[in-house]
Amino acid sequence: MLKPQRNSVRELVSLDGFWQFRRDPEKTGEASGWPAGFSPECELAVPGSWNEQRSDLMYFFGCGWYQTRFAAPAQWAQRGAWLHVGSAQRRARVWLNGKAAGSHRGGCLPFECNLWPFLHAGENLLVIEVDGSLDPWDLPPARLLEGEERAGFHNSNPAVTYDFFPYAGLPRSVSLQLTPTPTRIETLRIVPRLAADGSEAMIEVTVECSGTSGPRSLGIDVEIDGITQQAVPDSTGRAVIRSSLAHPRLWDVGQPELYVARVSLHAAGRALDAYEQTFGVRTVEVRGDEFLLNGRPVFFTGFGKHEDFAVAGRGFFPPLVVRDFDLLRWIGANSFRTSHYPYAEEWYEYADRHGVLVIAETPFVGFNTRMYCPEVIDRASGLMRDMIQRDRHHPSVVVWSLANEPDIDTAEGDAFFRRLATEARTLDPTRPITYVAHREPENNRPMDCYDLVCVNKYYGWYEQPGEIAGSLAAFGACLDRFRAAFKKPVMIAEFGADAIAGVHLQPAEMFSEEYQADIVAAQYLEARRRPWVIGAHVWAFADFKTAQSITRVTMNRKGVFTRDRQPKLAAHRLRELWQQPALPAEV
Ligand code: GCB
Repeated sequence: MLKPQRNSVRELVSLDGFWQFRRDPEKTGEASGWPAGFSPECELAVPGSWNEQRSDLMYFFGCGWYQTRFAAPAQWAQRGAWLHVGSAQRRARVWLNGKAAGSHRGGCLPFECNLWPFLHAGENLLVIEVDGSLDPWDLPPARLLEGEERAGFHNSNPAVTYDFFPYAGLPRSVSLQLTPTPTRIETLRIVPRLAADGSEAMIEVTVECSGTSGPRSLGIDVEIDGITQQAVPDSTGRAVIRSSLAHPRLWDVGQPELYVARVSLHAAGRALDAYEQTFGVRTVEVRGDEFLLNGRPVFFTGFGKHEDFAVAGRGFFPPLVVRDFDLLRWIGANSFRTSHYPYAEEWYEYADRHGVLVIAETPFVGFNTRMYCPEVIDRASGLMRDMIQRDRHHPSVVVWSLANEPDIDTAEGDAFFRRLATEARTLDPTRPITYVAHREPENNRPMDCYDLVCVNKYYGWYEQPGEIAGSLAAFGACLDRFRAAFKKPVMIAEFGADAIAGVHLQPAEMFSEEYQADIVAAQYLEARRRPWVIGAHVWAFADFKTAQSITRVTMNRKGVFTRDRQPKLAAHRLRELWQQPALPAEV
């Protein structure tokens, strides 16, 4: 599936705006005929999580029905028409004019439905049922099973298995993609390979088209940097086109050199479809103790983040993207991790255009051993495939993180993480892989088949609370244990402390801005004493909403920025550390 776009052939109709909404706590909507239209209870903004838009929806985690109307000109009857839903949290069923058009499970990735068979000339009624229920078998598992424990989470409301609010609704754009006929470009895969001396890049473009049966002779053109290559798709609609770029401009941190592949599909001189895919040429490699970008070592500075903002919830909000990247630049960070799920595609596109590195993460968070059963494993493997296929063209994405803090412990867990690693490498042999560990090396045996070790550790917070200086030896020793066990580069993917903005204490104590600033600076410098530590991501970029619990003062306050994106003391301290041309002499 390709992200919808508007170009010389494709038409894009946004359905974003205010949709009519109705709760369905008893799940009787379908039996009551709601697929053909329902009397609404209120209006909600799309994109946007429903929770913070209205007080009565804040803790509503049931089924919610959305409907909107759009007008279709008569000529759409001959066209291809697809509905694209950026994300529905957490399950969705779609009807057009009362006819079932599709369904999807999983709230972090897009899905599409072919609307063409159900489209009317004139007014159309689109209905989407979004089931926001907290399902213990979702990816991520949205709640614990009765009697189940997970450190820190058994007593939260709602009892989610992870430390972020389980927003529901339609948090990303909804649109219609129209092509001149139902025949279209279905998938694209662009793989650039740079010659060792950098003088040339071979670009392999694989195109898959649908609706190719019939007598028409189809042709595909691919234009890159002014040079056009042509091919004829085989009987399955597939074609592989090779092109080359002489002396390619390399994408790098702060140097966002991008290329565009313009792909067109035609028959007898008529354009059937076209797609423009941006990509970059660069190399990434883990070699010895280093992470190399275009052959040069990189040290990752930055954060784990969330898609989270007041009122919008997890809803996509373009000004927030601009603001967050502005703050990353201000503070001197070169990277972030899409903890703990794939984000809206616009985040990666912005990173591509501004030369920021991304560690792209699956939604495999909150996993305990019950998750390693065949049904979940197959679903997880399909989801990871969808994520890699969606995000593989972003030069900013330099590492795939395949999970956050899984409890592995069993033979099934071990096999699951080895299988994920093998599948990720098959889908994308060009990027290093990792997963983010939180326990000890002996609890993370499959890490031996990943390229780099990522560790989350909160010494001075969950362990040795209140001790900054005292935490350093334990923090350093933990990094050393992972290094000794796996002999790979290590990245500290999360460290930090909660700070309530405006709380100042001398001497520094937990929850004060001073404590947070001192601990992140001290641990950052401790990590940098080790030449094989290749990055330090502070948790978190900004404060974010969580479930209610006695450990969270209305939200997780480990943000270096507040939820409304203002700096705490730690942000100023990190800015000094990250903007220095060289590290302080004592490191
Ligand atoms: C972690 C998790 C992250 C939490 C964080 C915390 O290890 O990966 O999702 O928010 O700790 O603040 O406890």
